[in-house]
Amino acid sequence: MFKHAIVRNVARKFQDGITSCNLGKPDYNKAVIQHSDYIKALKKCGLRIFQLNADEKFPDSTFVEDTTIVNKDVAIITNLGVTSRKGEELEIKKVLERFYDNIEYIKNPGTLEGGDILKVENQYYIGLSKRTNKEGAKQLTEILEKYDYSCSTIQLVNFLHLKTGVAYIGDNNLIVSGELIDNPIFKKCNIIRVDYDEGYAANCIRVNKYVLIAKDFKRLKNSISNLGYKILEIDMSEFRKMDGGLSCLSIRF
Ligand code: CIR
Repeated sequence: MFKHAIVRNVARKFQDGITSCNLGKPDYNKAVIQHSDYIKALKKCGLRIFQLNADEKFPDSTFVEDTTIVNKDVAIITNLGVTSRKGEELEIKKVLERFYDNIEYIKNPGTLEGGDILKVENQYYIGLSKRTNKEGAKQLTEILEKYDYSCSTIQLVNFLHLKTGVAYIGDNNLIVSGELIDNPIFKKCNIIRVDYDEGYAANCIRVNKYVLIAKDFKRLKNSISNLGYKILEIDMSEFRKMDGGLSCLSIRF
């Protein structure tokens, strides 16, 4: 069970962040409403929320997931793979220090972002992407193995992050889309395939009794619902414009 979540308010300069999408500029006011709905959903899942102020130096800093990897044993502060985001991790670390005795770090020349890290029970999958390099993956593996977790890497082709295209929702159920469909590395899981036109929704999150999914992706919603999960839908239109998904907006522990 998760008890806490860290989130960070949307920066006014949110639209100056990095994006590869051609969906237009995000609307700040709409993003603020969607962020607030997201927080309400996390509260409904039973989480206590640590809500950090926006940081105008970092337009992408609402995507807090990328700054850390947390589990019951350790918090690992990442080394973000793009210059404009380096430093976002500092405020997050201050919150984590209140909860974790064990804090470790990914260091240069290693780079790694939380969006590339998927946990399936005691197994971690690390996406090798433009943001996470082999050295970052090696450092993370060495840290996690000390705490008895196993790690494997997956080379990404087009996805920004590993969790752009895959989510674990518990009970051996893995939601998979795009270039990760049919990857043999996931063969032991029960695979829920996401149709190409619903690919964005693959980035969903299981939070205690609920699965949070982006709004308006009916087929994936039905597939998850048919497995017996309770669903909360969140409108993510503005975060999508900046390549962000549901997992990116919080650190859950
Ligand atoms: C970026 O490109 O870094 C942000 N605009 C989006 C980060 C999304 N984070 C994630 O998928 N974990």
